[in-house]
Amino acid sequence: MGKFSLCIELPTKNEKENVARMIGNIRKHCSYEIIVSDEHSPDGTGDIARSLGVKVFPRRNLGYGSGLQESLANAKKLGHTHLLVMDCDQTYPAESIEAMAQAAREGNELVNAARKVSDIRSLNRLPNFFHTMLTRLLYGGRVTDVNSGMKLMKIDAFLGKLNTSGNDSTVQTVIIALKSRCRIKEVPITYRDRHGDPTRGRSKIKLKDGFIITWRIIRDRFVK
Ligand SMILES: Nc1nc2c(ncn2[C@@H]2O[C@H](COP(=O)(O)OP(=O)(O)O)[C@@H](O)[C@H]2O)c(=O)[nH]1
Ligand SMILES: [Mg+2]
Repeated sequence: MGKFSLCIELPTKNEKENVARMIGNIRKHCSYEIIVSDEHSPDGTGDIARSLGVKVFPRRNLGYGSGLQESLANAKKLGHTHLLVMDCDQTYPAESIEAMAQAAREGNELVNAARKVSDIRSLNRLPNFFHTMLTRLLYGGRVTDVNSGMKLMKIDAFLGKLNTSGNDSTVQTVIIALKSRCRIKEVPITYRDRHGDPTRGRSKIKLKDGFIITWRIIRDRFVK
């Protein structure tokens, strides 16, 4: 394949407990450029990241998904060909970044970090299973964890195609890849849920996101 240059996006909304350790841990495992897409966090997340030499892009529009859209464009402007997004909450393993990068170098346009069902909090297992099965039913493919918050994308395959601003953009990346017949690979990872560990902040995903994700999966099957 051609040029490969990876950029890592950390989406943040009040992650002061996690951001410094996330950056340190990623740097321990690889030397790819890290950018932060910050939701104007009042807790100082952006300043912490900046003090560690990371470029922080305050959000122009609201939401995780518009942050992802902007990060695809920002990473491209910085000269990168690929973007890896991972939650900034110490739940996804920095140790797996290199394995995912290798899969992207081999030509996979979407590399999805797949969690073991037993690692997922029981309350989230059923919705995740449902979203995954619905996606497979409507679009085909064999993705096993559509809601995983760690994904590596070839920028040009997704830029301009993502059009949701919310948390349903995670599943939309999978839908785009399936619809445009991208090469997709899943890399199994270990996941450590942040629930039950108050030192790692609170989840920002709400119950209603489950319904929004369901609607996204159905809607995108028939629109566009
Ligand atoms: N830029 C941005 N990041 C967000 C927003 N909401 C959540 N995040 C971040 O996106 C990641 C995923 O959210 P999280 O609360 O971990 O969701 P969960 O893993 O489903 O519990 C975390 O790093 C959050 O800080 C948002 O509106 N904008
Ligand atoms: Mg999370």
